[in-house]
Amino acid sequence: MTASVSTAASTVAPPRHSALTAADPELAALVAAEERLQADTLRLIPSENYVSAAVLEASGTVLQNKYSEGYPGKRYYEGQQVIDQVEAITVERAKALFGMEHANVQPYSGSPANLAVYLAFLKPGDTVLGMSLPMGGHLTHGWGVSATGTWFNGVQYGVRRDTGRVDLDEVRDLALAERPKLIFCGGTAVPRTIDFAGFAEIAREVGAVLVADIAHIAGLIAGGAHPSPAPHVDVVSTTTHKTLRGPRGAMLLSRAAHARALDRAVFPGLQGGPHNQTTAAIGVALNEAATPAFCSYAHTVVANARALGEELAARGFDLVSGGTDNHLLLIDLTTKDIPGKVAAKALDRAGIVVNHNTVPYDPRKPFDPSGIRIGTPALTSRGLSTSDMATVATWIDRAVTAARTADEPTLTAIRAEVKELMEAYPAPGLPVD
Ligand code: DSN
Repeated sequence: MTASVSTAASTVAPPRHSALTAADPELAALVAAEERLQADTLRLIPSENYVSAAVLEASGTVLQNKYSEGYPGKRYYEGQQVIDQVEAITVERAKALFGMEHANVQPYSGSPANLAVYLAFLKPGDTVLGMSLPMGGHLTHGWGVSATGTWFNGVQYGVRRDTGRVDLDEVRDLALAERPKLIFCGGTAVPRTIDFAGFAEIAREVGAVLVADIAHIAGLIAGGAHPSPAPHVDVVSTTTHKTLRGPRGAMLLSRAAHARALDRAVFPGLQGGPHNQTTAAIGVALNEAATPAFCSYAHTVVANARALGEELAARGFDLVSGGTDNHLLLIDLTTKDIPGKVAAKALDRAGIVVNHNTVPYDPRKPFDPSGIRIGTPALTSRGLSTSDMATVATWIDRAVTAARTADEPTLTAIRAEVKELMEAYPAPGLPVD
């Protein structure tokens, strides 16, 4: 009797988060509630994803107990026999996957990674050219409220009003007039392919260091669904938790010539000890991203976004630039007569999670803008395909209409439909019940 009980028990996984539940039931309940929310909703924020169970496990290991200021083979603390190997393996995987000569996997996240680039190449007051935040860029590309726009001279390019796309002639004119030392390409709300070669030509002409911020599209590049910046740029900056499907972290990759400057900028310039558990989880994610399955994932992300864009356009939604080449759609809701934030909140009540977003030349304020930004990385990780996109577009359309007419029952009904569909597509890393 005792033997059979113990055999049965050994085949059953321990209750999820059992130690956390015993030690701190209040926070354990919140973690469980977030798991439920992530399982039951349709997550369309283009910078979010679901990591695999392996990435999740690696990021919650004893590696986090270790201090290791410095780099493999040159640390300021002893006991690095294992940590050095973890970081060296991750660095090699990063270099191989993105085809760059050097990788630093220590930046805590995207903004610190970009700050390290400034520290490596600029002095306060020097000029940086980047895409303006309300046009689709990132705060750290020289926008005014960021340290990068106050300690440095931020000059900003945008997109054309008629096409919604970056105009390289405008970028070149600005670069020739302002002579930036640093140029950023890439952004956070750019639905179109980034012309790395075109930017490189401009950077060469003015003698600037060119940085590709590929945070949003790193997974697409790794999977061959977006051209690679490697042959064209000096530095690549990326977070690791968006389309790349790793833990929250970042990497800087570069040509060998910039390795020392970037490494010194990350540590000791900006940061202390690296988060070793994150380094290991990045390594796991890079290994996953080097597989044929991930390649197929990356292409499906793009196919889903394109299909969703076509379905939304057919329902009268105004897509900035007319569509998408990548994982992201930026929707101007002006023609739907509803502000972005009102729509985003209603969609949230309907179980569809998006974020409100400025659109190019937005007459409204950034905290109450005209648009929403949606993307397909997370739903593709759950296995949804192009054949599901008409359903998703219909829900969005119904929810936006319901929001305009204060029709809460319809939002509640959509939430139930969303939950039912998502139950058929278990999320990676989340418990199945
Ligand atoms: N917060 C990120 C995004 O949502 O795109 C950018 O840093």
